Amino acid sequence: MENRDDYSYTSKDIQVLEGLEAVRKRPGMYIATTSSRGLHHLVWEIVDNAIDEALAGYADRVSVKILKDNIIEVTDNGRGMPVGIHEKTGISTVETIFTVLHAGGKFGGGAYKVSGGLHGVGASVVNALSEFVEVNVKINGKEYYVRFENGGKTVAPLKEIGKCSPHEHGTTVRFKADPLIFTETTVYDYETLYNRLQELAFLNPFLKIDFTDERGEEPKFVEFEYEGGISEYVKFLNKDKKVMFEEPIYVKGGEGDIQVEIAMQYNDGFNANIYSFCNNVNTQEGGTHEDGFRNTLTRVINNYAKDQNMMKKDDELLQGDDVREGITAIISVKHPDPQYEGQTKTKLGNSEVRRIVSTIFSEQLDRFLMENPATAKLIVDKALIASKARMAAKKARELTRRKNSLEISSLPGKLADCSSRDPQLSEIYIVEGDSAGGSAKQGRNSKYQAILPLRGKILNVEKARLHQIFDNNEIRSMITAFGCGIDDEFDITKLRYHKIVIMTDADVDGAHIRILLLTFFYRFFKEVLEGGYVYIAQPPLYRAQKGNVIKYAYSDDELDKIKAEFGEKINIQRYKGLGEMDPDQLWETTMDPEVRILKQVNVDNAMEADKIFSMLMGDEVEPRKQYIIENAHFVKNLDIV
Ligand code: TTJ
Repeated sequence: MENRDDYSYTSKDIQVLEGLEAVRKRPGMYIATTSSRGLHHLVWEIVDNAIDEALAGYADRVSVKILKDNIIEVTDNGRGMPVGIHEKTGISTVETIFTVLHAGGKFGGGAYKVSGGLHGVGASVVNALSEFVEVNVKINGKEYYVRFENGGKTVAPLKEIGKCSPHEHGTTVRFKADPLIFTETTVYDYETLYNRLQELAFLNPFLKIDFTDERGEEPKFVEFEYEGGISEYVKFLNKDKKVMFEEPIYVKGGEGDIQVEIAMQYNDGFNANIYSFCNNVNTQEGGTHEDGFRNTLTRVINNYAKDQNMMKKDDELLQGDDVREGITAIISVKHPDPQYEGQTKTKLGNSEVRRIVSTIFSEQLDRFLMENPATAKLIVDKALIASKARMAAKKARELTRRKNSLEISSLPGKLADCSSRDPQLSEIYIVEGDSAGGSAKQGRNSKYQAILPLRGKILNVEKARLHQIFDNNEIRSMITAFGCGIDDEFDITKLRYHKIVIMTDADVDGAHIRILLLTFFYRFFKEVLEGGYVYIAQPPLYRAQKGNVIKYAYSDDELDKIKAEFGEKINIQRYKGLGEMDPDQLWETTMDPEVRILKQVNVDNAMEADKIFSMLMGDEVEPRKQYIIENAHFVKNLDIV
């Protein structure tokens, strides 16, 4: 407060400071977590404000920069935040927005605010959690500036710092997250920011978003501008896939203040990738807009197929799964008063949206099918094939079930089960190869550690139909061992192990097997992944011995440290595979809960994960090779905690 002697502060200001203190005391109440995710949340909070100014029609460019020292700078070319004195607080509106809790989105009153939506905690929360915040506003030929320090304390009130061209206008906010709050990390992840900014550009055609990272020696710069909007987004998501028709089907409409946009395209794969948004926020749990889309898609395609006599008399109706096979779709709605529900508050609840989406989509999809009979035939034929395959898979599964192979009563022969029957305590190690499997069986603690050795490569489930998947021995072993069933019989409460540990060699082949396994889990055991039950074991890369002392290194850095510590005369062994370790070594380094390093797999961003899996498992060989070489440790966007 020392610097505020030129400014008479009232009791209101004291409240203000108390307000921001509360945020610092309990940051979790405002940004849920102070992990890396929470850190990035600060950026979105500020970016959303700039996007809102663009959505309101006053800005068409947003610039985001990561400056040296992980300082974030966001600029828009909008009207400029209001610099006049705020009626209620007696200080400038800019300062009010940055120092009064909840003064942001709520008083704004604009139509479709990102910032008032899911995350809208306000600029003041960012201020409270920052080492410093600086704001520059250009408005009416003048430039204004204010700086806050140490969790939002105003250094000096907003002041004019010079003139600018009367044509220049806009807002710049610069901030540095406080390392006292973000104790885990204050380093921003380039990919995370890149992906979301790109997504925002796809969702808002004609908005230009540029992104600069100045932390490295060579600054990185990209600019996103997608006039094609969500159609271009769909094409982008399908870029490593074979598409069935070039131009996505695009639908747009509205009712009152509610706007709806849909883009969809089919690829030759078997998965459905449907992503929905409300006010630019990804509604991961779906909701009424997605329901409206799904129901309408099934109904309209069935009606069309019947009307055109494309279904034989005894054909069953096409089911939702059939018409969604291979689809990539984006549903984006704008709503002035969105209601979010669900566990993570990412499920759109407004019930009128279901009807509005249905009305708009059914009319326009119907017309599209009538006007494009060739494309319509491709779509219906694909759905008919999917329907037949689904019935074949059902038969195959019934057959296998009769053989008892998917029942828990007959666990796979290769499984060395643990004696515990308590899933919370039980772990299953999925091990590459019989020899490593043998070591693991001997080295394990059989009370709570089960071992399932897998032979050779795992089936690529991206390229197989259901009946092939159910026919695959390695996959069947996993399904039976896990005990939780699969597909429409899946029941997570029956999962027999709450730790599923993938243990493969620390080389490119090992990385490939790991990716194949994760792809399988992602497509068939998503809840198991989401529940945080899947882990990756980290075997050591080196064994260093000096005299009787043995140390293991899990990275090259660690080896260097050990070398420095041990000095001369040390014997270093590089492990080429798990098979080279004897049972005791495997236990000591990789399986003993006291020392092992397990990485928990966490599907942070389903859309990213899907893009990566398609790329990794798709037809194009080159990007896959490159990716595996660069990321042999793991698929990056599947974010490992
Ligand atoms: C409010 O109503 C009068 C005209 O300006 C409106 C406004 O707040 N505009 C505005 C806010 N433009 N840009 C912002 C903004 C930009 C960033 C980067 C960060 C924040 C917190 C706000």
